[in-house]
Amino acid sequence: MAKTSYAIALGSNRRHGRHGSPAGAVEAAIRALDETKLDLVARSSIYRTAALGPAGRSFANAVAIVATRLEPPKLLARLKWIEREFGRRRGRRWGPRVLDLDIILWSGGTWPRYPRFAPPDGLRVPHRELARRRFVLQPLAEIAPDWRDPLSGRSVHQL
Ligand code: A4P
Ligand code: MG
Repeated sequence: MAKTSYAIALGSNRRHGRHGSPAGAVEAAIRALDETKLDLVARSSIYRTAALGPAGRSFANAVAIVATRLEPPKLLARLKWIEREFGRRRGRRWGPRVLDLDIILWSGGTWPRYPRFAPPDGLRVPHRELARRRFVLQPLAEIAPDWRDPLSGRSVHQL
């Protein structure tokens, strides 16, 4: 496959033993993306955002754009590996986490290719909550305001 680009959202609301504050963990995670053979094309600044939902402590959020030959499932496996390296434990959904990495948009379009046939809890790109999450849209608009959501046809700026 030729290289395609992805927007990846990063979030943290817990201190990391080595990287320190949530912002430090997000900063280190952006470097980790680049070091695991994903070409870092662009990155936003780091935003401090109030926690959506019961997660409690506020988050550091950012978005990075990477280029890679990996298809979405392979990229997700790579991201899960980085999350584990940063010490995230399985279990409590929405709980405080050192690092959360989500695939937001893909220049290849949708995953699965025919979104109507997606399994209920499987990988989906664009990310289901994209249009409702300011903590993703704002950093994304800083680096890719004209990127269009393939499902709604609207640009990040419009969303
Ligand atoms: N999955 C499906 N689509 C995707 C995708 N596009 N990218 C599946 C990544 N994963 C995707 O994710 C759960 C499962 O969703 C994955 O195994 C994958 O197969 P997870 O990261 O393991 O669990 P999670 O993060 O607890 O759940 P979820 O639904 O991803 O939570 P969110 O949506 O990430 O929300 N407030 C602020 N201010 N900033 C934040 O970053 N984050 C959350 C967590 C809550 N509140 C927040 C923030
Ligand atoms: Mg997640």
